[in-house]
This record gives sequence, C-alpha cells and structure tokens, in this order.
Amino acid sequence: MLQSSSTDTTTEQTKNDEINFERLVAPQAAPRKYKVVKFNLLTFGYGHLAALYGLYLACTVATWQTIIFHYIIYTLAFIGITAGAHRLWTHKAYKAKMPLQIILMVMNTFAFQNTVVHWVRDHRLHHKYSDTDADPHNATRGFFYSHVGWLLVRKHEEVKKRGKFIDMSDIYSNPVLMFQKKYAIPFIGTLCFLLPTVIPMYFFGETLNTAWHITILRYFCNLHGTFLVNSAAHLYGNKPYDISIKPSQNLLVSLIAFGEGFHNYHHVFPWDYRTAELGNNALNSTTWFIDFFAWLGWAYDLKTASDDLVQSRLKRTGDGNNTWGVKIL
Ligand code: ST9
Ligand code: ZN
Ligand code: ZN
Repeated sequence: MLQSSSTDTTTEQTKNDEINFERLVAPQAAPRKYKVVKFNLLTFGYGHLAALYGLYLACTVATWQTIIFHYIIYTLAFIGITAGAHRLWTHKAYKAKMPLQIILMVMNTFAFQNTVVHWVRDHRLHHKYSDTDADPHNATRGFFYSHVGWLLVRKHEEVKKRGKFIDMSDIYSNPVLMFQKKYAIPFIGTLCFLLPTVIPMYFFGETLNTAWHITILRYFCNLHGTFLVNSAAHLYGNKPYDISIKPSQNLLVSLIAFGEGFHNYHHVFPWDYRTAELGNNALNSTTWFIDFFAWLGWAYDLKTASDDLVQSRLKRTGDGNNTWGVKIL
C-alpha cells in the first residue's frame, strides 16, 4: 500500500516535470556546440570507403549469385525496419502474432539500426517533437544533420530530457524485443555481417575480400535508404495533408524506402499501417508484405484512416495539391 502510494507520487511528479518543459514549436533549432563521437566518425568513414570498394567489386568480380543473395538480404532488412521497427513496434499500426514478430525481429537484425528498443524510443520522440531539438534527427539543422550527422555527435540534451517520458512499456514487456536487446552484439554481428559474408564464400566461391566488402555495401545501402526518410522526406516534396509541418510527400524516397516516403501523410496519420493514403500502395511494398501476412492471419487489427477523414484533413490543412503534386483545390 505504502509502496503503491509512493509510486503514484513519483508518477505524478514525473507528469508535472513534463508539463513544466518549455514548449518547442517546429521548426526550431537553438544554437549548439556539437560533441563529435570519434569512434562513429571512424566507423562511418571506413564503412563508406569499404562500400565504394564493394561497389567496384560488385561490378567487376562478384558472381551474380552473390548479387542476388545480397539483394534478398537488402529487401528483408528494409522490411524488418519498415514493417517491424516502424509500423508494428513504434506505431502499433497493426498487431502481429508471435511467428511474425520473430520473423520481423530477425529481418530487423539484418539491418542493424541499433536494437528495436532504441529505434522505437528515438522514433516515438521524433514524432512527438518533430523538427525541434527534442527530435533526435532534427531536420531544421539541414540535410546532413538529419541524414547522418546526428549519428556522429552526442544527442541534444532535450532528446535525453524529454525521451525519459516516452512510454516504452509495450516494448519492454515484449520478449522478442528483449531477446534482441539482450543478445544484440553476437546476434547482430552474426546476422548482419558474419553470415552474409560466409554464405557467398562457401556457396558461391567468393573470396573473403569480395564477400566482406559487398556485405558492407549492402549494409550502407540499407542505411542510406532509411536515412533519406529523415532528411529528403523532411525537406523536399508536397504537403497535401498539413502545410504547417516539414515532413513531405517524396515519391523518390518512397520508391527507395519501400513506401515510406509519403511522409506528410505519415506524420498526420502515424497510426495508419499503410503510411500512405489509398492509391499509393503501388509504391508501397511494405504494405503488400503486411497484407500478405494479414491474409495468412499472422497480422491483424490493421488500422487505416478512412477516405472521408483523409479528404477532410486534406481540405482543411493541406497545400492544395494531391500526393502527385497536381493542384486539386
Ligand atoms: C543507426 C541509426 O543505428 C538507426 C536509426 C535510423 C533512423 C530511423 C528513422 C526512421 C524513419 C521512419 C521511417 C522508416 C523508414 C524505413 C525506410 C526503409 C527503407 N529517449 O544514444 P545514446 C539517453 S545507424 C530517452 O548513446 P549519446 C538514455 O539514457 C547503425 N533517453 O546517446 C541513453 O542510455 P540507454 C549503427 C535517451 O551518448 C543515454 O542517453 N549504429 C534517448 O548522446 C545514451 O544514449 C550506430 O552507429 C531517447 N531517445 O550518443 C550507433 N536517447 O540507451 C549510432 C538517448 O542506456 N548511435 N537517451 O537508455 C550512437 O553511437 C549514439 O546513439 C550517438 C549518441 C553517438 C548517436
Ligand atoms: Zn519523420
Ligand atoms: Zn513514423
């Protein structure tokens, strides 16, 4: 009894702390001094050089089996981010039965974008405080910062301060995600780097040099595809649903990022499992993936915004274009 009342007091105190924070209005970026993380600068620097060399090897000596193999891993990894970390775990836009959760967690591990736990925490904060200093990849700081620069410096204090109040209880009580967090280093090391290097050596006769550098190439292609959602889709494109926010509809990003570039729509209706309005699903391969598992019965409770809701929002706060940039209002 005593314990529960002290917990209540703490929760109350926590709520008050959050209410007392200064209101951040996007776009906002206060002057700041960056604390560069040298280790990340080195790993990203090495990774990009290795990926370029991997591209050269892919075009000259690699077998077509290795290229196809990596294209498959690339696709699985991307969908592990889009259908898994993003639509399922961050936004709870649909529910998934245990076998699908395990598949998605494995696919997500191929992508190595930290653990899902860290990914979700940052992404929930990104939606709550978009394009302000509490957004981990604040696009108000420009293309480079929102694309990759934010991973090369310590996070802004606002991120750490406000991040404490993000509700992560669903994630911490998920055994599949806790498993990934607990065994992150050996699991990511094996699935993202070791197996994709060893399999082409063993089955397709690649040398270690070729196999390793193509693995790095594939990994960095995955990363940059995702990063474009934070940079290009926050800076360039139309705003059919809300003209007052930075996230934009960017068709090129949608093509590259498996349907995740309809970002103006996504920030207005983040709980829609399609992250796009009806009609855009032709470019939305993540939605096909979820639809397939819904047909199988492993994905369910798919949430969508009704056409009426979408249309009324479009008329009320949009920029007068439809998603293809055609004037409609
Ligand atoms: C990678 C990036 O992993 C992956 C993110 C991708 C971006 C996703 C964007 C999504 C777009 C949406 C659509 C999907 C699109 C999909 C497209 C597909 C085609 N809340 O982080 P630390 C606190 S790159 C609350 O180290 P530093 C907390 O106490 C891959 N608290 O901050 C934490 O301790 P703990 C490789 C927070 O020291 C402590 O601070 N990965 C929050 O400032 C320290 O946290 C890398 O290279 C928060 N949000 O360092 C790693 N954040 O965790 C890159 C922090 O114990 N990252 N705290 O609770 C790092 O090295 C570091 O994070 C850092 C900052 C240097 C960037
Ligand atoms: Zn965004
Ligand atoms: Zn999102």
